[in-house]
Amino acid sequence: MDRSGFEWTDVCGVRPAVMGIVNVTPDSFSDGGQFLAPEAAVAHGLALVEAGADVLDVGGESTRPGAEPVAEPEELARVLPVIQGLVAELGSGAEPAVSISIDTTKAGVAAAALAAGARIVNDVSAGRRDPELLDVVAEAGAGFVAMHRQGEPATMQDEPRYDDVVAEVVAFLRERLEVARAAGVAPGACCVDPGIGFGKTVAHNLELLAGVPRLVAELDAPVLVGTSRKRFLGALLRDVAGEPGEPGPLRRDDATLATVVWALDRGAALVRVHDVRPAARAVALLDALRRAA
Ligand code: PMM
Repeated sequence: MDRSGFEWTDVCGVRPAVMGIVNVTPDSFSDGGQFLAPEAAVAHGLALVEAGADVLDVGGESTRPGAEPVAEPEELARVLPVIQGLVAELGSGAEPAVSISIDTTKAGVAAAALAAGARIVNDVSAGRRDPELLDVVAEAGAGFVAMHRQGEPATMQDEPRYDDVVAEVVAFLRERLEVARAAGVAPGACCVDPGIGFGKTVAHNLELLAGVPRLVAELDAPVLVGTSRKRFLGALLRDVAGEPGEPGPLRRDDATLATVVWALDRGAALVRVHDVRPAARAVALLDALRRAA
């Protein structure tokens, strides 16, 4: 492979970046089944690029609470044609304008996705489900996202508990950064994510968002925040914004944007969203405001 090693500074070194979500799953909580056909998923990805995405995160296994695991051949059959289609459209040169990330916990899926032109592996298990995944990332000189999650998808929302959620997430991510680097992943290729909604109550998610400055200060890697359309936003809209019930996923984009602006203003380097255009505009406006300050 003649590509140089992936560096997050190339993506979010100057200003924060927007990761657009391309779920190729029948069962993701907000867009499951919508982009299952490869052509539909590729077209959706290209529309997200046009809307301002810097990274496209392609996923073939739903991580929503209660989701069933997907076997590797099925996951590959979902994501590979989409990555190949996107690479064909976007190019995969040394410095593509848009990087593709693969949202997987499996080393085999990560390897095939990187061979097809993806440049980042986004692992919601932070390299714990399949330790060989880190070797695959290191070998390819790829980027890595280590996300915090308490428990497994089937049960993670059953009474999650922490003594101090921010301190525990910081300690976990610090340890996973060390493990990734020990496996040979370049320091500049690692990114961390508190895993909003993964084994967390509404209060835990709020504490983590309030704690973004601590994550940024205490972790030696760019911080990614993914709140997009998540259930806690529905609960908050009901509890603090006067909605009569919990608005469904597709009615949470305004609340998503509020948390995106919050996270970016407190130092998050990346946000992972379904609705890219408002987030990309927020990045540009916050950047202009910062320069004027
Ligand atoms: N959330 C989901 C899936 N993958 N990856 C990272 N790094 N961070 C997240 O917050 C995250 C993720 C679940 O959302 P989706 O089903 O809408 O993709």
